[in-house]
Amino acid sequence: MPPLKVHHLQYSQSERIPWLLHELALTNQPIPYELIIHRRAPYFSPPALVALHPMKAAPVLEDGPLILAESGAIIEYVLDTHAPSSTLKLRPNQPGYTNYLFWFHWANANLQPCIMRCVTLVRTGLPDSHPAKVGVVERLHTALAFLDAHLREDGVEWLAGPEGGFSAADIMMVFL
Ligand SMILES: N[C@@H](CCC(=O)N[C@@H](CS)C(=O)NCC(=O)O)C(=O)O
Repeated sequence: MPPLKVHHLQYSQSERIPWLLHELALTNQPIPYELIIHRRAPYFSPPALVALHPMKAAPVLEDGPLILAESGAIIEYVLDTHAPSSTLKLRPNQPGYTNYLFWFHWANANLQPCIMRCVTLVRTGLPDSHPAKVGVVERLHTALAFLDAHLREDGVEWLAGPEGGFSAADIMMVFL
């Protein structure tokens, strides 16, 4: 089987995919892959990355003829099709499953937009008292407090909770 090709953009949430593959190798489930690191040009994707997928963003995975974007989809695909026995993805019959499911999706569907709205509004130079800025900053604080509260619960070392252990939900939470 030809190695997977992992397209990673420097300093970005596409870090999740090399991290996932590294964790699989550490747990004796190495998946052959080629890591292609793209440099920002100067902020957005360079032409070689733009050419790969209509969304012009990283990460992008190539598996033979398949071209797949979206870090969450890539993680699920790699675990389901290349490492089905990995403990990094929790299944419905396993303890910690609903925590795993929730935090895996919350990372990209909730926290990530909160952070991006803040970053964007800060760059507009609006005064801190502007209601739009106050609103997005409050929402980010709410999100981070919610995450902290979960991680402060007894026995919760990883996002999937005391029984779930380290999982792909922790990997999804990375934001660079
Ligand atoms: N929701 C997507 C986000 C993809 C995305 O926006 N990637 C950024 C890096 S964090 C990117 O490629 N930025 C360069 C650009 O948009 O030109 C995912 O999780 O894969």
